[in-house]
Order: sequence, then structure tokens, then C-alpha cells
Amino acid sequence: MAEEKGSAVGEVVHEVRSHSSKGAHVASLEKYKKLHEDSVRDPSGYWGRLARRELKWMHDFDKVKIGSLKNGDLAWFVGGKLNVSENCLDRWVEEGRGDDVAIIWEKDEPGQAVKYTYLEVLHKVCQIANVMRKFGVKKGDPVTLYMPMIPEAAFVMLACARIGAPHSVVFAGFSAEALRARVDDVHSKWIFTADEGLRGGRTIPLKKTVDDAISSCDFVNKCFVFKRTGADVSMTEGRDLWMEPELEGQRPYCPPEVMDAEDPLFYLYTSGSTGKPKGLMHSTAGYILYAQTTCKIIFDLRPGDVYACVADVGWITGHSYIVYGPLANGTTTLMFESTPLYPDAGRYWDVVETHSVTQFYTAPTAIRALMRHGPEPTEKYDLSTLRILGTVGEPINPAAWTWYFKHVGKERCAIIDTYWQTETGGIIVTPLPGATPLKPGSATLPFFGIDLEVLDPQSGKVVPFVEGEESSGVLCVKSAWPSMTRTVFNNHERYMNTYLKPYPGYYFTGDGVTRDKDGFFFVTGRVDDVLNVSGHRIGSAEIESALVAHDAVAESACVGFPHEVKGEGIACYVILKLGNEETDDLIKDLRNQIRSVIGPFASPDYIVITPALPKTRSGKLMRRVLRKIIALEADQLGDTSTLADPSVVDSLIEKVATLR
Ligand code: 6R9
Repeated sequence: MAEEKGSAVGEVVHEVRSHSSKGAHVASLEKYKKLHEDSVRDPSGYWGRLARRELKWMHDFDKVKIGSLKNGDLAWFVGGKLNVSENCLDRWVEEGRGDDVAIIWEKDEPGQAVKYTYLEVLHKVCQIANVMRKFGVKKGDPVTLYMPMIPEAAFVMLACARIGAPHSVVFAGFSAEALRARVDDVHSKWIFTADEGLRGGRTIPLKKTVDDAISSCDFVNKCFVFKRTGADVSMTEGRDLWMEPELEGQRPYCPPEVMDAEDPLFYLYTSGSTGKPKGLMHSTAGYILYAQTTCKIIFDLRPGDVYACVADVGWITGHSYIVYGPLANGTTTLMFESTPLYPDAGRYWDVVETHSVTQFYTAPTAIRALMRHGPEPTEKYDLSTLRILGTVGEPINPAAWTWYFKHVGKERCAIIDTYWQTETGGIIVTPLPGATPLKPGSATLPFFGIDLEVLDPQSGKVVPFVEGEESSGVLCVKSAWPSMTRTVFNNHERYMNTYLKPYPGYYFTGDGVTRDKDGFFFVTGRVDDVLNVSGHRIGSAEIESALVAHDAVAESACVGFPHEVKGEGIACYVILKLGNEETDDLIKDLRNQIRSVIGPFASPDYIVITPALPKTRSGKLMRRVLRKIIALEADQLGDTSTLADPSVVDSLIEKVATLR
């Protein structure tokens, strides 16, 4: 039974084991430690064995791994040939499991779920792949998806994998401008979308957004459109194509393309601290092996499980743990189109009861939003099928952890706090159900094959682990793992500079970490200028450049601050150009500016108009000061002696007091 003991980071607050995970893939902490030690001592042996055991190869590989973190030239399973869609679909059908449910689609309105068997998914994927081939999509051609949470999103991803066309899924909450930038960067001639999306009873004009986005991209050959709501949307002659009539004529078999282990499987754009979003590349074999293995072991997948990850396919979590990970294990995976609060705060639990869900994976921000409605909704439903409760996207605060554990898991299910990133391809720090003691707020210990190191951010020296002592620094990985991103699309230099050069010989996560006296990791958040708002990564530079693109803005600085539900809120400090005045309309306009350049999810909580920003005498912006002011912690500003004009700080404190 869990018991509140305290809340200092690094201290054991709860120590529980999952009672429901007896017989889990990894039986005990001792077993984990031994396996982990072996896996990091000989990563090639570990991953080589798994690759041959867990994947279906068209041609065996010659070498498990070549290259180094230092040189940024890593390649895994060299010489191996395989196809990811074959690994996710055909092999289960061949094993006689074609009638097993592959995907449960839980539509926006409750009570309307649709199920697809492995054979049905294979047929649909093949038909889509055949349409793509018919219109000239070739191996290596990047294909953009701007799709709602409908099964066709997963079908298209798998169809891309089938013909070897790397997909670039853009989250359907991004604006036309953000979509345009991503289509343009990867230069994709092919786009998949739907007429509209449907979420929480509201429609989202996806096709219209795509039209706005690609009006200036004359290199786009075809825009393939699925029907979701049946809305009347404009179709550009010659460019736009309804998918349903096209699919009818297609054969439900398409031979899988022979892919090299290192061929790109997909690109996924993510925000960094500077410049435009990066198109991270994930390779074929390493990615699918890691997604498959982590999903199986961490979520303790067993035959008959119904696994539900309620993320969106537009983010890496959707790629690895809605689509690829579960399907590569032949599991039933659920796609959730709605929101946690639609039609009410019991929606998730209704889904769990209706489908007898065994694993449920969500984000701390959703848990915090549900906590506000009290535990009653969790009591109205039968949650007894649940074994494992996952969380991802941001640090989970102990209060949210405890609520999830108590009210959803009934103190019976393991809370699996999974730390990872778009870059890592899969979970890298996590408890293993049944084996790892759980501590609220801690992603606990590294997954197999992951060799973590805490470095001193300034010197880059290793902060050694001393049992019984707490330590902190930046989180790095000491040796490569199969699913780490291989490059940034068309910009390998940026890849090196961001991840591999800051601490030579290491992969740098960009996150700060505290390691407690038992060696458990507590990831504390980004050490760069990346914000994490409701689990969505947004670069402050992106918001700033959206603002300065507005006629009235001279300069801006955007920072995050602690937010009760979103984890982090956004505050934008703005200097107006001469001749502009602060009015409610202008503030609204600036907010809309960010919504239209990035997307509604980046909408700021506060816009603080100011005549000046706190800068040092050498002109460097002191973001730390801005963060403290908006967090109402102006009494903890630290050293401000280098400020060019200290009076700026006082006027900002006054101004913020009127807003918060
Ligand atoms: C999978 C995903 C990555 C950033 C990462 C970190 C934060 C994610 C976390 C966590 C603490 C966890 N993050 N999971 N922080 N505990 N369990 O979220 O990928 O969108 O690329 O974000 O999210 O700051 O660096 P991505």
C-alpha cells in the first residue's frame, strides 16, 4: 500500500510494486540490474540477438552497429533488409492471426467504436500503397500527413512504410503557416489529409488549412483526401483527389518494398531552442526494433491485451506507441479521436470499461485536467482490467502521480513514468512493471541498452554516482541505441551541433536531471529555451519569431512559467514599435498571430507589453529574470548586477502584478 512520506525530489515518497504484473517480462529489480548491466556492456550482442528474434528480415544483417556518437555516423544492422509494414501486419496474418483485432477506433462520439482486424488493416494499407504507386510516389519520396485521429492516419503511415516513402506527419493542430514550413522543408510532393477533423464535438477544417498551406508550394503533385465528416470542401482540379473512390479499384495486396536497415522510415519535425523546427530522421530497422521491444517489455504486453495510448499520431508518442510499437507486437491498439473531457470527465474511463483496456498511456497534463473534476468519474466505471498506467511528455508532479495511482489504478497498477524524446525514438528511462520500485516524479532507471550519464553542464565532466548521495546535472547517453535519430533532414551539421557536439562522445538530451541516493533519475525539464506546454514542445524562438513578424512588434522574449494544468504556461514580453499602443484589440491580435503562425496550442497565457527588456551591458537577454518575474518569484532574481538598466526589472514586476 502506498503511503505519503514526503515530497523532496530524490526521496522515496511511495514504494510500491505492481501486484498485477506478476509474471511480467522482467521479474525483479535484481534481474533488471543484471540484464541492464549485460546489455550496456555488450550492446551489439544484446540488440543483435533481439533483432534476429523479434523482427522478420528479408535479408540478414552483417554487422549490428558501426560508427560512433563522436562522429555522428551511426548505422545499425548493416546490410539487413526488411519492411516495417510487413513486420507490423503480414507476419501476424501469416501466423494465422488475421482475425485478431489490430486497431480499435474510438470515435469522437462515445459508443461508436469501429474495429479492424489485422487482415483488414493489411488490405487497406496495401490498397493505399497501390494508389500511391499509381500516382507515382516512389521509394525515398517524402510524404506529408496532416490527418485527424482516424485509422486512415495509421493506414497511410504503414502504406508509406510499405513502399519505402518516408512519412512526415504534421500534428493537425499546427497552423497553415507551420504546415507550409514543414512541407516546404522536406519538399514533399504528396500530402494526405481529410475533409475535416472532429474533436470534442467540434470540427477542424483540415483540408482548408492544407489549401492555405500549399497554395504557394507548386511542387506539390497530389493532395489525397479522406472523408471524415462529409463536409463540402474545395478540391483543386488535377491536384486534389478523394481517396475513397480511388481505393475501390485497388487490389488488396501490394508487395512490400525491400528496405535497407538504414533507409529512412520517417521524418518528424520537432522544436529546438533556435531556428526553425528540425526534421528528425528515424531509420527503418533500429527504430522498429526499439519500438517493438520497449513496447513489449515496458507495457508488459501479453496475448489478448487491449492497449490504449491516447496521444495523437502527430507526435512521436503516436508513432512509436500507437502505431509501430503495438502493431510490431501483434497487439490490439486503440486510436482515440476525442478529448479527455468529452462529453465529460469520465470519457477515458468509459473507453477503458467499454474495451476492457489493459494498458493505458497518457500525459500528466491530462491527468491534472481530470483531477480538477474529482475522483467521481473514475468510480463510475469498471477499471479492473487495467494493469499498467503509463505517462509521458513532461515530469509528472507527485500529486498527479498519486491521483493516477489511487483513483485510476486503485493502488494495484504500476505507474510507468516514461522519459524519452522525439529524438530517442522510444522510451529510454522507465520503470519496468513488477520489477522496479516506483517513486512519484521519477522515470526511475534506464531501459536495456541505455547507458545514462549525468554531466556537469559547465565542465562536461561526469558527475559520478555515489550511493546514498543525491547529484544533478544534464542528462546524456553514453553509447548509441538503435532508435536514436540519425540526422536532421538536409542539415547534418545542425544535428551534430545540437546533440553530439555539446558533450563530445555523448548524446545530449537537453534535459536537466537529479539522481537520487538510490540512483533513480528525476528529469527536471529542459535546460535550453524549449518550452513544454501540455506535453507539446515549443521553441521560445519560434514564438518570438511569430511575434516579430507582426507589424506592431519591435522585439519580444518568450519564457515558460509553472502552470497548474499545462505544466508550463507561455508568457510573451513584447516591445511595441513606436506609434503603437497597448489595447485589448492589439493583445488579441498578437495572440492570434501566434495561433496562426504556429497553432492554437501555442497560444500564450500572458502578453506583457513593456518598453524594455532586461539585458546585460553586453546586450544579452536575461531570460532567467523574465522567468522569475512571471512566476511571481521576483524575490529570487539572483545576481542582477550585470543588468544594463535595473529599473526595467521593477517596472516589469509592477506590470506583471496587474496581469496575474
Ligand atoms: C516523448 C516526448 C521531449 C521532452 C523531453 C523532456 C520532456 C518527456 C518526460 C519528460 C520528464 C518524462 N519529457 N517525457 N520529462 N519526465 N517522463 O514527449 O517527446 O515531444 O520530443 O518531448 O519532453 O523535456 O526532452 P517530445
